[in-house]
Amino acid sequence: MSPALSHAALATGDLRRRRAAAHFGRTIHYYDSVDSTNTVARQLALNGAAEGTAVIAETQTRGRGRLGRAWVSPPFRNLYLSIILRPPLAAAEVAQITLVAGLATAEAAGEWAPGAAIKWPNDVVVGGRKLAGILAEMETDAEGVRFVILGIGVNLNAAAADFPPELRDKAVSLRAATGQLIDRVAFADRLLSCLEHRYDLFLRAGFAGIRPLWESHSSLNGRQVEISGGGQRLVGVVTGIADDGTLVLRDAAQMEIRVVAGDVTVLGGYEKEAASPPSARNWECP
Ligand code: BT5
Repeated sequence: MSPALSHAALATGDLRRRRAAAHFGRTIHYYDSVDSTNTVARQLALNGAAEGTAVIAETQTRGRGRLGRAWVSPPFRNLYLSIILRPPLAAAEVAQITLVAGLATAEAAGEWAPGAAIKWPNDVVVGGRKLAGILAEMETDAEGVRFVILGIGVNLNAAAADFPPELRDKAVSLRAATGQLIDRVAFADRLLSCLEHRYDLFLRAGFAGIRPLWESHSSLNGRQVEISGGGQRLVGVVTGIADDGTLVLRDAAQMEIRVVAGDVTVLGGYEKEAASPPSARNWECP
């Protein structure tokens, strides 16, 4: 692998050609450096930009995760993408978009690393390490949801040294997982296609319509997990996901628990065998 190649700018002309007839990514705003692609996309959406408009940057100086956490964004290695959505949804349904994006990201990543799986609610993992994170932010007014900015960060060619020491055994890139240099244009094109397809299916059939697919890509089914957040802590075995996107657990007393939000830790790690591993994956995004 040539070190120069791994520092090359994204071939935006090639990506724009591939997306010319599509909905997601037909318009792409590309930057060397921004504070956060979600912030840039929000401004474009406020100015009237169409659904499917994408923002991509080579690096972010203030890339963000949930709850004010930072998204580490080394330049020229990875994908930092935000897409403007204008979904006809109630505010309470917007969290399901994160799940839809998790499915699409796991499917796209799975074309390079077959072990890629969703970790509810907003991560994609390979071998128990975080490959991608999703942050959906909505803008509402008196009439309801004006738009949603769907932000996705995927580690493509980052090396361990590109991450701060505390992340080196928690984060992974597709390159580290596969040993191959990843073509970032090819990945972005597949991700945008999968997102477009799964988002359309979601708007037509609701989350219930993609739930079986989502479950077949879940890394958590049958695993004992701890859920933390909002000062609460719960332990149980994951039995699946409900039609509204809540995670379903069974606790030690065999009671069913539904989890709306939180951070998930797999107890015993992913090396430990799941009590009921996910079913075989039947189909991938077109
Ligand atoms: C997320 O939050 O995982 C959502 C990340 C969304 C990032 C995208 S990039 C494009 C768009 N523009 C933005 O500004 N954001 C979106 P959360 O579940 O809160 O996880 C954040 C945690 O993930 C951090 O506290 C770290 O522990 C870890 N982390 C940070 N950077 C990482 C990276 N590059 N790879 C893997 N893990 C990372």
